[in-house]
Amino acid sequence: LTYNVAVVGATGAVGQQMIRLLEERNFPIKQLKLLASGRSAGKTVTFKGQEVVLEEATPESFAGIDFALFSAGGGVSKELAPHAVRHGAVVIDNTSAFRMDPDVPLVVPEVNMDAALAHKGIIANPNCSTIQMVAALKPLYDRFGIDRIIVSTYQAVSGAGQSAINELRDQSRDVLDGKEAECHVLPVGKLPVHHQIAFNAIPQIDVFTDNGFTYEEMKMVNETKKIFGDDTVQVSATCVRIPVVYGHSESVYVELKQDYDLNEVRALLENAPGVVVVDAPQEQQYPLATDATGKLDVFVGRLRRDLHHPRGLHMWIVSDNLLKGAAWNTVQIAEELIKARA
Ligand code: A2P
Ligand code: 11C
Repeated sequence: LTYNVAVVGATGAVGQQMIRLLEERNFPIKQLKLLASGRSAGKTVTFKGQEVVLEEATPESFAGIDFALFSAGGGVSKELAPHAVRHGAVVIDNTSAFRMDPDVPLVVPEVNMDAALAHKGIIANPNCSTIQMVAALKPLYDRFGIDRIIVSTYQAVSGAGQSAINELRDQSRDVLDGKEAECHVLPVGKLPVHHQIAFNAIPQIDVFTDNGFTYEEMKMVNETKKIFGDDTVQVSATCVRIPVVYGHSESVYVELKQDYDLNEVRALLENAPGVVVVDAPQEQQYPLATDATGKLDVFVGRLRRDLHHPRGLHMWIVSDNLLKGAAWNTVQIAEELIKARA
């Protein structure tokens, strides 16, 4: 069986990775439709040696489409995903548009693929910083239970799209050349104040909510509860943008519900699907964003007991935010849906 697949946001940082994965993984495609804004219509992309012409995404773009993979911003998803469903497509949406909708499953295949199978047309892909954290914590959640999580993130600029990647490159060059850095994109393009990201760390990703946490931080709180199907997990997050292009890193402190043995934790993580343990501090081996770039896995290391809390555990979790954090999780859901139908 082969399928008609549409990628919405095909020119974007995530969309380009979706196309690459569909090609590399030999996804069973009958026809690939590449959609973006009217600005990109008529440009071409090479897929499996053939030129595919980009088209403007419209409500009628989805006739005959089986899988529509969206990553063109929440506004585009809100407007066009219902049309894709109307045309009979399964939408896998990488934006925040439908994540907290009770009728839409929020899915990380290693954690809750069963929820995806009960979809009503739209399946939401979680935020990148949530995906890598819950993928790594799932085996510990199942074995010991989790009371609370305190996470600080070190997030790559690619999470904010191609324009943020360009801004980091331009600013780095300008600062090294002794010129003034121009700031237009980060932390949030649409806000009036922008900060330099080159040689800096910005403790703001997305806009602030009323409680003093940002939306990015609240996504980690609310999405974790929805994915685990457990409102009792207490999550507090501080999300920080750093001058890395690809790969989000996270310092995660977790309080388990039961006493644990560190060797058992390591063994559980080593056997977890999609998780790779890199944890030999005496040999300076731990997960690095540079090593995770281009890989599909979630890397975990720096496993250690808390000094004070008997059930407290510290870990360092790294993954490619454009892959497991976005494009791969989306394509993986589609692959798993196909497997489940077979
Ligand atoms: P385009 O390149 O034509 O503007 P990123 O996340 O890297 O910033 O990419 C955003 C993606 O969303 C791009 O592919 C962009 O296409 C696409 N996009 C932006 N606005 C629209 C729109 N109104 N309709 C469809 N795609 C859009
Ligand atoms: C970032 N996590 O790194 C964001 C990008 O809700 O899908 C993804 C935003 C989202 O800026």
